[in-house]
Amino acid sequence: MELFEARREEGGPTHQSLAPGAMVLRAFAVQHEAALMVDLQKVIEQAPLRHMLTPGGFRMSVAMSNCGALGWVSDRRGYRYDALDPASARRWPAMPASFLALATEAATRAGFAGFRPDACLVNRYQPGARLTLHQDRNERDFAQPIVSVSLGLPAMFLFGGTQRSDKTARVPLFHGDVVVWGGPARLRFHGVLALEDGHHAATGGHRINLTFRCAG
Ligand code: MD6
Ligand code: FE
Repeated sequence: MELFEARREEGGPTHQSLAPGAMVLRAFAVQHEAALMVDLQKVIEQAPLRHMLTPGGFRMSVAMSNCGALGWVSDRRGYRYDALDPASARRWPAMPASFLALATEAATRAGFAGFRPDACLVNRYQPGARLTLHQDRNERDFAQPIVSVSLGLPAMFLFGGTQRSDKTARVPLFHGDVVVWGGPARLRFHGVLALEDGHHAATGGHRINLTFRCAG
């Protein structure tokens, strides 16, 4: 698909506004990449990635895990944040310092100083995996933004309006891009198109997304 067009042009803008309250910080996480990948490995050793069930009983194509005081979980009972990993009945791994530093720096850069995430959802996409259009509304305080970090293979992010039926924009996200999303954009519908096959030095045949939230 040519919209995916290999990679971002060198020298392109480093910041890109998507809408009031939403911006992409291009390649912002690349400077932190080595520490992030080491710490990610430790997190998923303690809380392995798994395909959760939707409330309707479907297996999600994206594999997920969490770190931090709270983790996002989905099962037949619904979506919620839980302090315990349902697979182990233990607390989620602590949020690594490298994750926290990246999330707070990105939020500050985007105008949301004071962001203190207590939840980091780890999403792993294999080719064909996608996330249907949704709103993020399980968090307690919609005044807090979400910081979303893309690693590895590129993906096409869909960015809609406040109604599911609103037209969506397509935003390609590449390795190291960080989307900060808050204020008037906080409840916009969004999703991710099916991942294309590929290989990336950092993640092999996958895309990893880390989303940081203030959930509790
Ligand atoms: C993803 N991201 O990029 C999925 N949600 O894999 C999200 O669902 C998301 O990127 C809220 C804010 C930013 C996001
Ligand atoms: Fe989301």
